[in-house]
Amino acid sequence: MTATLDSLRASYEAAGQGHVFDGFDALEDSARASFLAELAAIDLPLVERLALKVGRDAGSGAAPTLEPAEAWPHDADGNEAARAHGAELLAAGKVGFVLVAGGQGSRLGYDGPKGAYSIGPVTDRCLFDWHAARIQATGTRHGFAPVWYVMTSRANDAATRAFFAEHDRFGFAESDVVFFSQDMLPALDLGGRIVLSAPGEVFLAPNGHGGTLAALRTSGALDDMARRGIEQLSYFQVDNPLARPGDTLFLGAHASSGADMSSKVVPKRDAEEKVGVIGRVNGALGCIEYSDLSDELRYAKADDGRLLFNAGNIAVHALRRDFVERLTEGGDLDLPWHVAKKALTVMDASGATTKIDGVKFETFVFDALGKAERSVTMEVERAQEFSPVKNAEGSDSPDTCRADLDRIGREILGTSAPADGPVEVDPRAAETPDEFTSRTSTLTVLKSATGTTVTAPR
Ligand code: UD2
Repeated sequence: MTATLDSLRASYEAAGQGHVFDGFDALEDSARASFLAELAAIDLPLVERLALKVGRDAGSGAAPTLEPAEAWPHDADGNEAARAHGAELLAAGKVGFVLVAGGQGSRLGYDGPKGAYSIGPVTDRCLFDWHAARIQATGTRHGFAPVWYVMTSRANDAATRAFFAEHDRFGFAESDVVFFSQDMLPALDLGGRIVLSAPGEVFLAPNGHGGTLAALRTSGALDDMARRGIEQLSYFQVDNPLARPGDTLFLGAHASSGADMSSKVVPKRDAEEKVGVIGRVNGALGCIEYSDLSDELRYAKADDGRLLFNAGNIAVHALRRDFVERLTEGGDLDLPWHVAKKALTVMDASGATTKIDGVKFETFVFDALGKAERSVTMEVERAQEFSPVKNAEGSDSPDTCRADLDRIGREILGTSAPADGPVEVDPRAAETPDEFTSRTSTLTVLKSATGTTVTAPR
């Protein structure tokens, strides 16, 4: 341990981070060992590079130019062919489902894996179960056994796995749920210094959903996909239970266009909506995050009065497996680092807990769009596909999401919908009015004091 301690201390001192050892002598032996292991795992040269970004004005430098992205042409023939192609890929088991759930859910104020959050309008069905149900519905519709890749972070990996185990993996076989974990990296104070969250514990934060790509490789998930014959990844976020990971039109349009990475967008609700905008950024396809969009671009109007930059990124993507393999080859995936100012609860020099302003660093998966030779940008209907749970109240909150799930349930039931009380239709039972009509005799419709549920036999 002494050799490790000395060499680590030397490298942290050389990097201007020697203060992390200040309370080291007071630690118990086991805490020392785990602290040293944590320090050894940190990519110190990366931290040194990132520390240089702290305090630099993110707004400096030339503002990017933006042009609207070309949207997938919605002509009936093209759509029909794409749908057929998507259905073929699914039936052949060539699509793997990738859920990103490594984030911290801090805006929602929920202290646990966000996917465990209950969001049924009638029952306590959680976000994970909505996603599981939609993936399983896809499997049933196209006759294959889907494989679900779930990305966690070190902060929620154990809790996520335990939650899946408690819920019998929401009906998935053990071999068909593959957990993988993204990397974490230190948050820094405004002086670019590593901070501790407790004695012998570095304050670490997930490295952003761009970390999915590297983690897919380092965890062996890409190899697992290759072994199973999976060629395309259907990527979506834990916060949106309306995401349709088995959308034949989107998957088929992406694959038949030979696209490396594709995206779904919705027209923005208004100029201020907190979604990134997909478009040609300095000439190449990309996404400008809402916090980076200048007012000039945010409020720009087209001739028809609509927002000029209106392609709201809903963070649903399709990616070719070999595109991700290419990007991550040799471990040198270089996505830009974004710096976010955050309040951090840390330990001060006296050992007391305190709140400070600091920064976290993240890469974003949509920055890989610029590396795609071809890409499809497809506009979809917000009412059917996007209702994220982000805030504790107001827009994009549990209330708005439950109301959307209730409305969609009523649309599926059509004239069979009850006059009162909320409705919750398990996607395993039906995702469209036609599915409901054709399966009605096999489904269980239960009306109770809290509302009406529709379920399929499991
Ligand atoms: C994201 C997009 C925004 C828009 C919106 C749509 C970013 C930076 N912005 O906004 O442009 O598309 O979503 O809903 O993505 N996550 C991880 N690991 C991380 C960080 C996040 O898995 O290190 C997951 C997280 O669990 C969640 C998703 O990524 O499922 C979104 O993360 P967010 O809440 O930080 O992004 P948000 O809502 O600001």
